[in-house]
Amino acid sequence: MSRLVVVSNRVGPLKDTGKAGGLAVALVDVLQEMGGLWFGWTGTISDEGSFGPLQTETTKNVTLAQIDMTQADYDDYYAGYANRTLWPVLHYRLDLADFGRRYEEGYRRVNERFATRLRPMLKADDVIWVQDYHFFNFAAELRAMGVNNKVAFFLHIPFPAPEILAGLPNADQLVRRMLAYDLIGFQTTRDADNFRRFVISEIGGTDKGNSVVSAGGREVLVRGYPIGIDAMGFSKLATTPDARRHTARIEKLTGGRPQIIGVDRIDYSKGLPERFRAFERLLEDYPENRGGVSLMQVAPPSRSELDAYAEIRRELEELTGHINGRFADLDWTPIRFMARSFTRRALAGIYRASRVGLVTPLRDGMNLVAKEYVAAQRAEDPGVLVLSRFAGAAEGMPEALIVNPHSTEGVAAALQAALNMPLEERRDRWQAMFDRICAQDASAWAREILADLDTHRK
Ligand code: ADQ
Repeated sequence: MSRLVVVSNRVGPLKDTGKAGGLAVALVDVLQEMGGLWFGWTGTISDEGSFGPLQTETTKNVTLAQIDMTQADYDDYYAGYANRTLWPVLHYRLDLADFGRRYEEGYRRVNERFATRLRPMLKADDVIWVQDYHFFNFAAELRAMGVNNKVAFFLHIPFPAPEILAGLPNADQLVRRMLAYDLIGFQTTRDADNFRRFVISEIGGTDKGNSVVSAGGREVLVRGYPIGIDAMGFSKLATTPDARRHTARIEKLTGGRPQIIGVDRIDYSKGLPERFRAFERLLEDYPENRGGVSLMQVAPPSRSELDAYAEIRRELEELTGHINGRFADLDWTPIRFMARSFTRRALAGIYRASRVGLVTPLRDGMNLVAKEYVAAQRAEDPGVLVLSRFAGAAEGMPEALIVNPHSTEGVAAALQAALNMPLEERRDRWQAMFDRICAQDASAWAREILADLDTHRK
């Protein structure tokens, strides 16, 4: 059997430290099952950067191999092109994109350097699987070095409509280079269609049917593969002593009054200010909720070196103060905003104590929080998920209350419906979603991509 080689910007950890996100957890499971090599950045900046020593660590059948990068690599490739240029454009926010002149060149340099360092470790029949928007060019760099292995790519964030992507300088070159992959996986069929449309309309490619596009002499399988979570595992976390402690603390605080929960990294794509305003509208339009319903928002800061992120945090703190000042009572605080993170067990307990899961990104590749919220519920008395139509998760969770996150009124009305939904309807909707996230879990997701890669490139 061939060895699996995973490439991603950040690598591991293999142990459950409570810090790994959904992507890392999914990949750890697959790698531990199949064995393999996981290659990427140490997370450290040094003078030697990608020319420095390779740091390896092997646990059972999995080897982690990591290299540093220089300050210039970090500034141009990571903080620059990946987070200031690609992230906003791919989330449909051309208005926030920064096309700094050194960024694109830094991105190419780091893709080329990382491919150069991986190459000597590769065996002829290794299957290579590259993750996310940090490494769009990776396969093209490997091919230029004569690597002919099977290489798949998965994009964790949205791929925008061609009309948006065309605003990225050199978008056509970026997409042309992506065609060096044999398989390109997206979170949803919408993202896969957007890519296919770009290839056809902007670079003269053709649709070969059966999800294959061809252009520049390459035939690439392009499909949606919605990422899942370890739904059974997460559901069990919600009943651990640690989770129960958190559930109990919240229930004591709310005294049985309903809580709405939001959990997101602080990021403009997550629609947090819009969410707070929708909650305010709930209290305005449906005054019976005053003194009763509260919103808990857990939001660990991310990428705080970027101005746009620091601004949102300020805005959220202001909105919290404004709404609490306007509505709070002696024994009731409408919004509790916590800019911190919790362990996965604690989170599971917090979800379980919340009558409504409010997941309203303006754009999101998938959104694992929506799935975690469902997995953590009590089967006999589950909460209700209110979900943005612009989260990839909406494609596979039609039983949620689907909303337009820009509509303050619409989200407030959905919250009101969620808070008043009869038990039987809550159970029916929850059961359908729970069954689906268990069947389409993280390991099924990975297996399907690797099986398709195998069939597509015999
Ligand atoms: P993210 O943008 O990070 O992921 P998401 O899918 O919601 O978004 O995953 C976030 C993860 O971090 C979840 O597992 C969540 O539990 C965890 N998390 C969030 N806040 C936390 C907190 N306060 N404490 C502890 N943990 C917290 C990107 C894409 C998504 C895509 C994923 C996976 O943007 O669209 O779903 O990758 O492909």
